[in-house]
Amino acid sequence: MFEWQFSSVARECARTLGPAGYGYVQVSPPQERIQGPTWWTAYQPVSYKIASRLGDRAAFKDMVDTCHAAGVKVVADAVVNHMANGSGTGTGGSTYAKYDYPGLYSGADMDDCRSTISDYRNAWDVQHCELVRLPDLDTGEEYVRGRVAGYLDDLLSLGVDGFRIDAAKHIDPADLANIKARLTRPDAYWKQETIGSPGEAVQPGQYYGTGDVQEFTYARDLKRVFTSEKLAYLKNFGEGWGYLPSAKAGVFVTNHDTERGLGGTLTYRDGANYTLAHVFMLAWPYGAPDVHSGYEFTDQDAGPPNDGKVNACYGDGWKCQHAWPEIASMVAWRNTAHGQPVTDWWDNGANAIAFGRGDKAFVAVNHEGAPLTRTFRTGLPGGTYCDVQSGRPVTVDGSGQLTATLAANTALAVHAGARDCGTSTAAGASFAVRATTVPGQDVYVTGDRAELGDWNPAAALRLDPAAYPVWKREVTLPAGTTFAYKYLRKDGAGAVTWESGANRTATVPAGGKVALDDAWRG
Ligand code: ARE
Repeated sequence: MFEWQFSSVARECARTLGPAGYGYVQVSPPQERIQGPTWWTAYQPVSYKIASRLGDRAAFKDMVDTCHAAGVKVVADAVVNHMANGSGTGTGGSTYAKYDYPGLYSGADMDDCRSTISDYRNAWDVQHCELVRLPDLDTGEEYVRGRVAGYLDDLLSLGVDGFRIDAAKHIDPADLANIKARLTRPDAYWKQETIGSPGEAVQPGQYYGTGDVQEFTYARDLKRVFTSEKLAYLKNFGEGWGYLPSAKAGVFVTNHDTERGLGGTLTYRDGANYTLAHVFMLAWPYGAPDVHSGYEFTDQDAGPPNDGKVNACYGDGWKCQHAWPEIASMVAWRNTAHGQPVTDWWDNGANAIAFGRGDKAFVAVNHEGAPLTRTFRTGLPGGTYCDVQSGRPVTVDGSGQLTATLAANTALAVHAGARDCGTSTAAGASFAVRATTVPGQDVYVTGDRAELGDWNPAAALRLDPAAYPVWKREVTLPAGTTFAYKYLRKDGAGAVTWESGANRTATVPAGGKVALDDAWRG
């Protein structure tokens, strides 16, 4: 939950993350940081006090407790390779200057190299010099190791379950092992950011001793496959592609760096490529997947909307990718499939694939430009299941066959934990509107009912672009209700454009949903 305030994360744990089955939530660096509007102030520690726009110590503790109560563990992004550049007063009131953080570190605690890293083929340079001019802590030093361990221990005392170790590549693995061994809970989960790049002196494999390592190649390859190659290639995705051992790998479709300047991965601007890559990632048994949940931006330095306060998902630019139905539904799918091998792989030699996970789960992804109708072989016991992608029931026959039609750029996913579609058969409306957009724009619906946001663009419901250019969403409404509605577009900066013409109206039938099939009125 990139740059989300702790109080907003707490609410989301209870409302969405816990019910969806997410194992943990990762939060942005909690320590005191330099002042300023950009997001990357988070990566310049001024002190180890919990004090920033994201919230104070009490808010952090409350978040951990609330998330735990919802069954969600908490991972904190830990910035321990370096301290802040520049000088001034931090977000917690501490004064600092480069190489001097009163009461914490002084120049003697910084490495002997005070120039910027210039040669990634030289491990000493990478681990002793300054990453983008950030003063590099001498983690070989006893005092520094003790202070870093003290900070992590403080977060553990507040209940956190693990850490993302920022810039791990820039810390000697032996130093990290020493720090980890000092913790009150040396077995706490560690996910280390060690970007694997060919030809460099420091490689991810050197960090297995202290925990998982993020596999950046996975995300770059997924982008290439979904953008310009064939999904059929994914048949042996993972270790067969030369990646880290699955049990050691942290994977993702995108992260906060790569969706900005670092590049090379899909981003929320990539429509169905992005959504379907998440479906695949969550269905495929390689590594421990992260779903990055961020906000829209045009300026890649831009900090979060409302200083990180999330009033509502899909409002003010918050993307809430973790709550998109196609993504959130795959978390329970993955949990149900856990431990089961890939079975019944099928592909059309191009961009349609399907596979099962033993007798627990089955997924099909149609990344073709045309619908796909097929009888798939699954390992599932016969019966009725819910396609958690569309919210519609599907049937598996006594021999495990499942016949379905998948629209272009959609997926179908069923698992033993979702036998009936529950509320999705409730009364209401199925919105579908054909609307083209430019990158950064999304399509929303609002109308004259509270469930539709009462004509308030900020409370409008974001439609799902998985079948782009058709945007869809199901909304539960009382049977027999006649309601007015209209579609609108919002761009990355939150600017609203209403479709033209009069309000549209529809009536919910006595049983089921009114199916709307609209076209944007320009
Ligand atoms: C900011 C300014 C700089 C300024 C600095 C100090 O942008 O111009 O010099 O402050 O005043 C983030 C931002 C930085 C920002 C920094 C501190 O991205 O722009 O600097 O915060 O505010 C390497 C590292 C990897 C690192 C990436 C970005 O190996 O660890 O660079 N990623 C993490 C975080 C970042 C964060 C930091 C580290 C710093 O995820 O968000 O920086 O805490 C190849 C190599 C990689 C290398 C990559 C890019 O792929 O293999 O190792 O990654 O190139 O150089």
